[in-house]
Amino acid sequence: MILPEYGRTLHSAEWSPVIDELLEGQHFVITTHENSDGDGLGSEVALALALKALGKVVTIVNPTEVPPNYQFLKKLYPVHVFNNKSEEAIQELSLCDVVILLDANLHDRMGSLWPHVSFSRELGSLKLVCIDHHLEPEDFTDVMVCESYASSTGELVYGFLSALQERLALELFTPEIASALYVAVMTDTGSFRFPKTTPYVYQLAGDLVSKGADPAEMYDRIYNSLTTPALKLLGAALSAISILDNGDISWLFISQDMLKATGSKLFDTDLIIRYLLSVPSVRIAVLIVEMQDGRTKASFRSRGNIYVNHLAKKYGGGGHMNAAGCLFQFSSDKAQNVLLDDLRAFLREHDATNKVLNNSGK
Ligand SMILES: [Mn+2]
Repeated sequence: MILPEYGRTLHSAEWSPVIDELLEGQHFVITTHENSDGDGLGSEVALALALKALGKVVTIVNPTEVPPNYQFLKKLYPVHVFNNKSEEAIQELSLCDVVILLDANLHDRMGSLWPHVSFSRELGSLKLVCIDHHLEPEDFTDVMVCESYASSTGELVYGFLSALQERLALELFTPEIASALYVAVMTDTGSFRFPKTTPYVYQLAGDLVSKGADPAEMYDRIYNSLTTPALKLLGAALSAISILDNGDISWLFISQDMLKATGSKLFDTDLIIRYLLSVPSVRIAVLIVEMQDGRTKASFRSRGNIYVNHLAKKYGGGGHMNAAGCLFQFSSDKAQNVLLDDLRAFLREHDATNKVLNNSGK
């Protein structure tokens, strides 16, 4: 197991391949994973602003729309949403010389953007750069910086911009860049409470605040922003939670009917999973959402050294040790059946392995 190192940050030299690629490029597209979150969006906006300040042409193009509570970031830098009809976005992709993928390390996570990126790469000299902090990166880019010790992609982009600043000997951090990075780090650390919140993360956050990020404003905009439908969905969801297997598992299924009845959207389900882990006995929390197109989205959270990303990987997904997810290409009924059996087997196997490890350690 790789433990997050105390205060570790990549040395300037380790950022050199990314810096070289980015200084050479002129026309950039920055993107993040489907169903973007604060880390992906904040990192994108910060990097776009910094590259633009260096005279680069930069467009942010995402596979899916920006959730309502992150819309304010679009005032700092425009975010385009890709769909196969968006001529402008397709043109940007065919014109650019570097695509930067943030907060994801699998080509699948780029959604509908991937076929266009892959096509442009085959045609010309398009470079693909990835900066991420999830486990088990796929080998599909020209430059990959994937550091799972990092609390967030924002933490890595902060390190990258610091190294770039050193190389160019100029000040890159503006209040806008500091705010966007603060959003990235705050949201991915659960407001500085999750396991990877190292002393370095607090130092970094302090530095961003000193450079102009406003913690109270960012918190208020992101967390005190529920719509009435989202609040109603939360109520319906909380009463539908099941605690299974003597408290080991908390389980929640959100159907399309539930979303329709409350008038809520898929992204409104994102805030719910944290409640599933709020019961102390729960070791694995599972949220299953029936999607409109017949597919099924599953999110996992865990306590301790339970690698839920291994569970997600079994179905083509991935993520972190304590937070992961996947997409089933089939109905939620089938997904629930498959998953519950597999989850129980996974937990039994985890316990058996840990027992062996503990005994051999004595
Ligand atoms: Mn992240």
